[in-house]
Amino acid sequence: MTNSTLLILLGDVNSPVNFTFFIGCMAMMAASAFFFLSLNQFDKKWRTSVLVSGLITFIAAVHYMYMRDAAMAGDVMNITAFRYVDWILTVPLMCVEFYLILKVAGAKKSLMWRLIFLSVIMLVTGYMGESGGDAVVWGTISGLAYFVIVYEIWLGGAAKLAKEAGGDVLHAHKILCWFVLVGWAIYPIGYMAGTAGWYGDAGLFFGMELDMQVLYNIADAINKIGFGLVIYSLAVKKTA
Ligand SMILES: *C/C=C(C)/C=C/C=C(C)/C=C/C1=C(C)CCCC1(C)C
Repeated sequence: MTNSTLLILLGDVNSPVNFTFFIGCMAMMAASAFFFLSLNQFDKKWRTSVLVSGLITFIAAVHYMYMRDAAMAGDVMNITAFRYVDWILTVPLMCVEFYLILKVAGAKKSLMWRLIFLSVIMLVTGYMGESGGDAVVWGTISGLAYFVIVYEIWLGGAAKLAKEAGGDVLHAHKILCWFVLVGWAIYPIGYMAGTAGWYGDAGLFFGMELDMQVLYNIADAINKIGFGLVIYSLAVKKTA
């Protein structure tokens, strides 16, 4: 492979940031193929859940292609725009996943809409903070919506339903709760590294220099693929 081919593939080959967009894109595509091709092995009622896992990684894969192009062009505004379009489609789908697995315990659509509503507030305000608005004010509102989501799934109505369902569903719900508490927490850390008013212009966090885009890319890989695999293994257990 010539050096210029590499440049087309990876953008600035010296940029680890751009490289994570490339890797992210491949990982999302591979995960999508994995979820879609596995669909036939599951009982009908679990197929929708695994299908949604595949849709989440597929939507991300498409957005990663655009974000990689924008990163190569050095167009940060466009990375941010594609990033938030991706999230506003995929995060509500993750809320749908919570609802789908809790349906066995009688989860109502209102639970799903409540989570979707909170996630939309979280993301729209986050976008305001990243696209020229006051990053501290909007980021704080976004963080509050995030905490309400965490409360709802750990201690609120969703938690009660998970307990009623018990067994494999309760187990899967618990793991998804940890994803939201720990995996999703990477996003506000990235946000604070990339926007003014938090821990310094250098993006220093406990003395480490952090890059917002790299943190978002790592978080996406963990949360979209990992989350999907939890659903996948629940479906495997329920089908066996
Ligand atoms: C697949 C994409 C996912 C799971 C994205 C999740 C995004 C967040 C949890 C973002 C949260 C934010 C805050 C809690 C405060 C600062 C602004 C955000 C939007 C980065």
